[in-house]
Amino acid sequence: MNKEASWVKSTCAYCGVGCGIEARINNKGQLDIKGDDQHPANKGKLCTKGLTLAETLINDNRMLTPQILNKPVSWNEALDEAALQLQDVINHYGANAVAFYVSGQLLTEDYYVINKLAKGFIGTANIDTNSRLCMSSAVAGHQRAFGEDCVAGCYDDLEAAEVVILTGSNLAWCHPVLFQRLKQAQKEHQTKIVVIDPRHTASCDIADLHLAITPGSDVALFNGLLSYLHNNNKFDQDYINAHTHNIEATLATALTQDTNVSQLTGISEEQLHTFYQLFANHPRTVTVYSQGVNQSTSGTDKVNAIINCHLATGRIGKAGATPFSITGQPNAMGGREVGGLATTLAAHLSFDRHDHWQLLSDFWQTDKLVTQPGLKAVDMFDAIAAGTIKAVWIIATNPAASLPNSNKINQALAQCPCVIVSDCVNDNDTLRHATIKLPAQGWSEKSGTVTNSERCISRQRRLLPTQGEAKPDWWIINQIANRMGFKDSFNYTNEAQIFAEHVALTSENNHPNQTPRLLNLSGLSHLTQHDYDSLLPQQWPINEDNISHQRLFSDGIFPTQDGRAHFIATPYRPLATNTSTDYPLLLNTGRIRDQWHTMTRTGLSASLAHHIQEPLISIHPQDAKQYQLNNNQLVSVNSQYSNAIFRVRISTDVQPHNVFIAIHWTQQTSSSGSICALIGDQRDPISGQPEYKATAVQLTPLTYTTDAILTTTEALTLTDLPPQTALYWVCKKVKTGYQYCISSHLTPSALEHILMSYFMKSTQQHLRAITHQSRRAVVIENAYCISSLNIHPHDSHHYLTSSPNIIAMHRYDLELHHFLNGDDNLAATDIICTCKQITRQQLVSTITDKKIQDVETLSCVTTAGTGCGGCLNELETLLKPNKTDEIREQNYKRKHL
Ligand SMILES: Nc1nc2c(c(=O)[nH]1)N[C@H]1C(S)=C(S)[C@@H](COP(=O)(O)OP(=O)(O)OC[C@H]3O[C@@H](n4cnc5c(=O)[nH]c(N)nc54)[C@H](O)[C@@H]3O)O[C@H]1N2
Ligand SMILES: Nc1nc2c(c(=O)[nH]1)N[C@H]1C(S)=C(S)[C@@H](COP(=O)(O)OP(=O)(O)OC[C@H]3O[C@@H](n4cnc5c(=O)[nH]c(N)nc54)[C@H](O)[C@@H]3O)O[C@H]1N2
Ligand code: SF4
Ligand SMILES: [Mo]
Repeated sequence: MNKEASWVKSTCAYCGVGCGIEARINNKGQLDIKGDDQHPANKGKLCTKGLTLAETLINDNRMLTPQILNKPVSWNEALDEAALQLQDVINHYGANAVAFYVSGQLLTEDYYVINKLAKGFIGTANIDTNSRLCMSSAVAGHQRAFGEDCVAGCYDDLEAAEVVILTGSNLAWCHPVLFQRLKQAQKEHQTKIVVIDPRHTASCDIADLHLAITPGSDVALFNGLLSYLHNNNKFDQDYINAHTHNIEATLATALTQDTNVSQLTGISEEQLHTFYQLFANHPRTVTVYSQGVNQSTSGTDKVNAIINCHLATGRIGKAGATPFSITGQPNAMGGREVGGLATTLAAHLSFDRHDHWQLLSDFWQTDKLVTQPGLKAVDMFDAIAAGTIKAVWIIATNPAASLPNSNKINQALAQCPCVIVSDCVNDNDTLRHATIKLPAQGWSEKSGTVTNSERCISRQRRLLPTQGEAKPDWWIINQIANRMGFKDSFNYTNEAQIFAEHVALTSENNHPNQTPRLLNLSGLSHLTQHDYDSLLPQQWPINEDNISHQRLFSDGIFPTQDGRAHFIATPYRPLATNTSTDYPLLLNTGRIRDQWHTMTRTGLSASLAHHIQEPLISIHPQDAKQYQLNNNQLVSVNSQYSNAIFRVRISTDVQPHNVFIAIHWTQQTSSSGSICALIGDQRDPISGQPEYKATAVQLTPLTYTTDAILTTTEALTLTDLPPQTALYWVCKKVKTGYQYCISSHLTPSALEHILMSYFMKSTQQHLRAITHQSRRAVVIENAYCISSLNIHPHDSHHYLTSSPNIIAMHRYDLELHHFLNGDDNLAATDIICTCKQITRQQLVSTITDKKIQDVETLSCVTTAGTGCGGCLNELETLLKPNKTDEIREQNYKRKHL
């Protein structure tokens, strides 16, 4: 037996919590992963996504070689061709005809190099990032209030607070480890928790107060709070006088709107009063905000309306008192530090200041540094559509699926002559348009640094050998820069050199002649390769004496010209979109617990596929009644931009006239394609961030005849099926391969005819093992069922969600026999506890059989919730489903009085 390798510390691949992990290669050559007890972000905890990272490291759909027009080529050919095409466009049409669209999932080193190449050497500011869709309203809000894009608080503040407000954040599902920390704090200190979200989310389960506001009305709510604080003498006048500007105009704006807050927000006077009082009476208040705030046509104002209330009460820079923007992607913060947005320069330097421009030109020793901001994401793709941008290089993001009005984005990319895409996977919605494909190393193969939501810089370390010919993103960029003639400035041979250059640039921020900027890593100057390799997690700023600050602004001094923070007047504006008789429902979109974005990674884990198995549309019972919809029925959802089919889930999670659909499914995983096809591209006038959370839609109920489930060992291209076979299909990962749920207008026997031959074809090598009965088939290999087919007349009470896969025959002989004879009980799996693989059915029958009343007992008896703990709220809901419904109904009724 091989000796097991030692544990290596790294950082989780997913969200902005930035949890530390430890990993080692086990005897089977796979990665064992556990939480890093010493990492300050998670102190050993991980959520379902972190715990299942190893499952995503299979090479299904992996891009293994560079390709030109989908033909494998050598690295030299691909790099030469990419550089040549970029240079050709620049020679003919100028630097601005070239664009770069990058990502908060790059490492700081990758991000630094691409931004330097675009803005500093090619001389185009047309480099933007998916952070435009994610954090740009927070960035703009911070810049307006503080003079620099700084997140003031830290995670410990959640534990030190008396009141925590989660607004536009579903922390329970999107930042699960932080949510666990908050939940623990609530247990220990009775922290009061307020959730502000039009929708009832898993985060509401620990809330003392849920304000189900009218979508888009946050500014009105926080203006109302500012007025209340003023009217009740709760302003910290000394702080305002000493450290801020512009309270008068800001307050005047808030006061003019004070009389109709209840009407604008849809929140009763009584609930408003409860919230305002809670805020007013607890000096230690943290307001956490995320996409419900940022992704809005008034996103920047929402951010400032929140910050205004914190400044007015002096609640910033103090333990347990801060506004707190939490970031989505693992390195959204690092990207902001290196100036990855079209509107910023590296190291928090600004386009508005000539001295900043000069500093950066000198530092990079270039005369090409851009002087004006470039095009923001949506505008950039409009310019591609218009043909003014003729070459685009997309790195670590999937814009064909994730940008609004995605049909338009797909058309733009389809007609762009040069689309270079660096990705780890071989196929996603964007790669279908690539003319040159460049294989990038994935999370487990890369090395560099990331910065999390609380400004903590952590090392991501190489854990596994690289698959195929993939290379680090910085290496690919460096190679192309070389070929474009910038060898002297792009001669990096490892990531530590790039980090050192970034550190040196941030150290210039301390220059005595400049307004100081807080982003300063000078304490990390002179790191040796060894120091870099063994770097411990550390929050910036890190000054020369290597002292880092957990919290910013503790001294009340802000990085503005005069050191004061700015109140910003934020007049309330409604959503850009109104519902109408043609489009009477408002569509909200967001995330689910166990999937990450466009599923190129979490979609490879069978454990993560169970929690929510397909793109559902949540609709309130009252609307379901009006549209005569049943659970599990299919509906066509139509907006002004496109239409797509989703399965109905009737739920009081959403308010009447609102619907919700998760963002994760794409053309690879569902016939509906990307939800973004339905969404308009209205955006915030300052940040340019799209309003993803509010699109007017109409529903058309659909009927069909037959459901089928096909499980195969390899992924299929369902577009190869004869036309009209599937009205709708969705794909999920299972242990043995992939499972396709298909809904069809065909009769069961007609569908059987088509799918059976498909099934036989895709499982040819196992043909002899097929057991085949009417409309049911299984393939057995080594006493395991590895593929199966199940066709059933559609019946909404008997909706198939799963079919046998990887069932050990010796254990399940009888069940398989039943399955082949028409019993689907075996097929039903709806896994609530991903870590322990415990199904809803198991939980429900344990609750009934053992008369269990509380979560602790349920957890103890079934082991559900004893892994990462992320499902404990769902266990609670299973225990008291009616109670939750009643509370929500009361909330909504009160609103609609
Ligand atoms: N599981 C999982 N976790 C993730 C991700 C993932 O894909 N999957 N992605 C990561 C990324 S990049 C990001 S940006 C974060 C996002 O994290 P979150 O922002 O928490 O996630 P969302 O679900 O997009 O949106 C949050 C909430 O905003 C609410 N909302 C909608 N409109 C309004 C409004 O007008 N006002 C208010 N106050 N709320 C509103 C929605 O109902 C939703 O519940 O998650 C990160 N973490
Ligand atoms: N309707 C709707 N749309 C939304 C949102 C919403 O709330 N509603 N949220 C928006 C937000 S906040 C975000 S952040 C975006 C996310 O949207 P995207 O960034 O488009 O989504 P991902 O699936 O994360 O795409 C990342 C891609 O990079 C690849 N990749 C991963 N690691 C690496 C690497 O190291 N190098 C390279 N070269 N490639 C890599 C992955 O395989 C994948 O193809 O979606 C936005 N779109
Ligand atoms: S909360 Fe989960 S997804 Fe986010 S960094 Fe931690 S383990 Fe990863
Ligand atoms: Mo994001």
